[in-house]
Amino acid sequence: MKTQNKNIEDYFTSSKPGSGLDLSKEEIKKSFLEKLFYGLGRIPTVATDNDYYSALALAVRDWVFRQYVRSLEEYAEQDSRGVAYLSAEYLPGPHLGNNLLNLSITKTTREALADLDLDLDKILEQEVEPGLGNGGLGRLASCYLDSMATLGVPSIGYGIRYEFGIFNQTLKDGWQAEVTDKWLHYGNPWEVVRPEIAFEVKFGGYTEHKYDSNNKLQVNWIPDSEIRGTAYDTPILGYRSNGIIMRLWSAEAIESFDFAAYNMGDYYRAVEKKMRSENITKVLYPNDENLSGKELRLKQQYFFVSCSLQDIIRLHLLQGRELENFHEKFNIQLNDTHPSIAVAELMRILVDIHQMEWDEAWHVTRHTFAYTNHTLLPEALEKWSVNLLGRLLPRHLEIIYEINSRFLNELRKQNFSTEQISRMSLIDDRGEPSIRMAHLATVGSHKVNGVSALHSRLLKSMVLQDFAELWPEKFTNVTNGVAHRRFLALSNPGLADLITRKIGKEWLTDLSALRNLEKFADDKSFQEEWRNIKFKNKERLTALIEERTGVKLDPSMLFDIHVKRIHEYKRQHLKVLHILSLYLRLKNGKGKDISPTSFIFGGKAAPGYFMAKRIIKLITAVADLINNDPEVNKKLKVVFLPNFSVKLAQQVYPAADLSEQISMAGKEASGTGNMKFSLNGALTIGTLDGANVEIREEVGEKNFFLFGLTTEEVQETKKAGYHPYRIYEQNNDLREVMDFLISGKLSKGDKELFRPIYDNLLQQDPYLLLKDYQSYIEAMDEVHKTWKDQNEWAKRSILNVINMGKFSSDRSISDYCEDIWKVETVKVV
Ligand code: B1H
Repeated sequence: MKTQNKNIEDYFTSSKPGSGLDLSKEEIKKSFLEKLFYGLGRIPTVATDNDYYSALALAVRDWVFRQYVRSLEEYAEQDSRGVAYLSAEYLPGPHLGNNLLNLSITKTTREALADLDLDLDKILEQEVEPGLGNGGLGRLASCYLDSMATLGVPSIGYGIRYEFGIFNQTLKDGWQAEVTDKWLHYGNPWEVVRPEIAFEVKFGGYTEHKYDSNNKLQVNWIPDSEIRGTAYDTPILGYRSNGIIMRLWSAEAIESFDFAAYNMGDYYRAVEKKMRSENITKVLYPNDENLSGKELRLKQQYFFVSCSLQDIIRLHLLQGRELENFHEKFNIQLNDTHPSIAVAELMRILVDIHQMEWDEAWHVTRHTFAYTNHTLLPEALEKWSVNLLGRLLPRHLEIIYEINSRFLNELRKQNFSTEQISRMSLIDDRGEPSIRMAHLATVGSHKVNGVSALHSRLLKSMVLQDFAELWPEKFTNVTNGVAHRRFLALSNPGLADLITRKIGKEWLTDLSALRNLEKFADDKSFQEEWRNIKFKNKERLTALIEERTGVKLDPSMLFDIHVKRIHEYKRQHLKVLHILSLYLRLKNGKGKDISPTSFIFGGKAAPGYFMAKRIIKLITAVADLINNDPEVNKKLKVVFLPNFSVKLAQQVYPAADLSEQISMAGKEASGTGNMKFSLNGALTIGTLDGANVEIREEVGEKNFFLFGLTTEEVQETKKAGYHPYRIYEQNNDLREVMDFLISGKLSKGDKELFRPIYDNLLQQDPYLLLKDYQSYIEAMDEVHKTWKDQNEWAKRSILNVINMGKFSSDRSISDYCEDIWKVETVKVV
């Protein structure tokens, strides 16, 4: 890349920025104070905690950018193949603590601030995290950016800068209430706006088809509106190494005023159009795994895809390259189907704008994209009505029809049956015609992967079976992983310290090094240290829970934790049935074997999801009953911790003894919370679902509490005709628990409050709670028995942690590099 200013270029190359790592206390103090005084214009008498946070963040951002420009130089020199990760969601969590860790200046910064009578922890507490995602999918994207930065993958993460992220959850009378998330209210020191990296995105209108003088078809799209997307960059730092950028697009109107309307004196109409266009990036849709076909959602998807592709092509051409070899220089990873309109958009750019022949453009496109599927749930498979898509993106609809027609012709040539052809078509024309986005993504990609071994197998045998038979080599698995530096080194400093004292720091960049701890698993004094750390983490969580909810837990109890989005398939209500069974046992004087337990729940429900919201109310009702009953509250406590987020998660996982991973087999694509719990020494009770299967393989059967039907048994049960009522009739304990739901004792005499849950379970029970109930209760009894032997528990806890090597996102990203992206990493230190 050439700069226009030779003097600046000479200066830059001759004075390569020094490393931002391992700074001295004096350097940190000086930068911090300069940012406070001259960056923010504050004097000590008026400075607030938020000013201190912002000043420190600005100082740290400089060092992060220093690392980033060093890697940019290196990447440019190596001319390596790059990756663009397209995701509609990110959940980065708080940046400050993680950046300090990655720069290895946490301790020095703490000392520098202490010299100024400031407390680092209090300052870290100020950060409001960007809630730009719903749950696992968004958090996975952020873990992957962390690992791509650390491993040195030349890459960039593209997404949407939602002005309002996922809502804040509060509880009102035990029900979820949603409050808007104004994450930008106090400013965002981590991002840099790039007003000159801005692209126009068209919507609506019609297309004109004409033949040029060479008799080549020229298609012209005449839109009826255009919006501008501006880039906001947040640097993401790797561990003691490279940096990459998360580039989020924000929408703005191209013209601020509609002058015609303004001249007529209608001021409000003049600004209305501006407001409408800026709506596109206003708010994140709060649905996890349940899509509703909203027009604005499709606009969001196309908006960020179009900006991102224009940007990638700009970068490609800037380097003096041809579009014919675009795919040799760029991989574009589609994080689920949310960005899958990119397949049609790249074709449009190549064919309509750059005059490439269709076949060549298709070759480039198919070799550029790879698609990750994250769910098999039928209600989460994206479909857009032909009508809506054609109205918003008329040219893209034509392109999708063309791709489809060529694809189906291929199938006909290969003698596929009519039935198969209609199953595989990109268009579903049973009922209102719609586009199957998973089919578009599959046809338009060179690789398709699931997110755990089981999920990838099911993907091939169910949802995309026909495609897997047609292109077996296209399908692969990449088991999810988590950023272990954030979820162990940063959030569990006690455990991290112990590990480092015993085996050194290697585990920070190679999680499998934890195996070196094996020799300590039976060591009594090591076990004791291990238990003390867990106990301290539980004390900290206890204090936080008391502050947030008023409920005081006892940290010597078993902490049994179920945190994740609230969804029927995840079966939070199965956990509730278990709690009620213990309650009734205690009430009936049969509770002597129960180990004292605190049950902790957390997670948001989609605002329109009736059952999920009622499950939250059920949990809080059970909590009220149990916590206020002196006959049981010495042995059981229940709490719903509101507003689960990355920030809270970092306090929750380190304090867990037991991790609840109890989805119906075949429904949880992978799960990543399951990995974060184990990594922090919790034992798991779980079904053979998603990544649980692989976790159990790694940690050993003995160190995992297994229960429930397998995926195959679930399928057989449903095929044979499932009658939950019969189970209810035959199992006395279960019947007592179920009847308790509608006894009114949980609801001040209101017998109807939980009837929808009761009826649903007795009549349909689509997620087989009743079928798995007995097996779950027995496994839980085993948990309580094991807990009584604290040495045994500690040993199993240690064995969980030391066998977590596979579940670092560093491993996942290495897999993507080798199997899908074919990129070489470039390590910059
Ligand atoms: C996952 C989603 C998802 N799968 C639609 N699918 C969304 C679908 O806003 N939407 O419309 C949002 C999210 N999220 C999760 O992905 C899986 O359920 C987990 O099992 C998996 O661990 C995670 C990451 O792969």
